[in-house]
Amino acid sequence: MSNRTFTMIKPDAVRAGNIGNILQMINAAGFRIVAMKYTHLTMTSAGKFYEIHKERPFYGELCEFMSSGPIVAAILEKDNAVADFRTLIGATNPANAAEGTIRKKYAASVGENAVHGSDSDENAAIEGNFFFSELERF
Ligand code: DAT
Ligand code: MG
Repeated sequence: MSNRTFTMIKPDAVRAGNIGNILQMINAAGFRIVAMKYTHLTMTSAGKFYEIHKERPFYGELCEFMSSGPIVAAILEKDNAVADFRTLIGATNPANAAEGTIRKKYAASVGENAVHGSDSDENAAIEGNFFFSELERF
């Protein structure tokens, strides 16, 4: 069981003014913020971050979208962080997301779905390392 996961508040949710609402839900669900920054991905860095999806038909669209504006990146801590955070964000497609989840509330479509959440302990570590040095973690 992991105790850390990695998240991004994606450009659609930032544009819609939902940073505060989403952070509120993350805090209310019992996650502690270990690291956080307001930043952006370039087309190149988005391509690297999402490299595992490079053979999927939506890869180009995904990288365009993720580099279309600022994001909030964060490392979060809680018992069972990876699985519990996936439960909090809901299904990839907001049409299938459970009531009360972040994507149900704030995502517009499968492509622009408000938040990222790591899918495994291994990827949580890789993704956190992509954005944060040791000195940026508390
Ligand atoms: P998740 O973000 O729920 O882990 P994923 O890892 O399968 O989902 O895909 C990564 C992102 O790619 C997802 O958040 C949004 C985009 N995406 C996934 N499936 C898509 C599709 N069918 N059409 C467009 N974008 C898609
Ligand atoms: Mg994923």
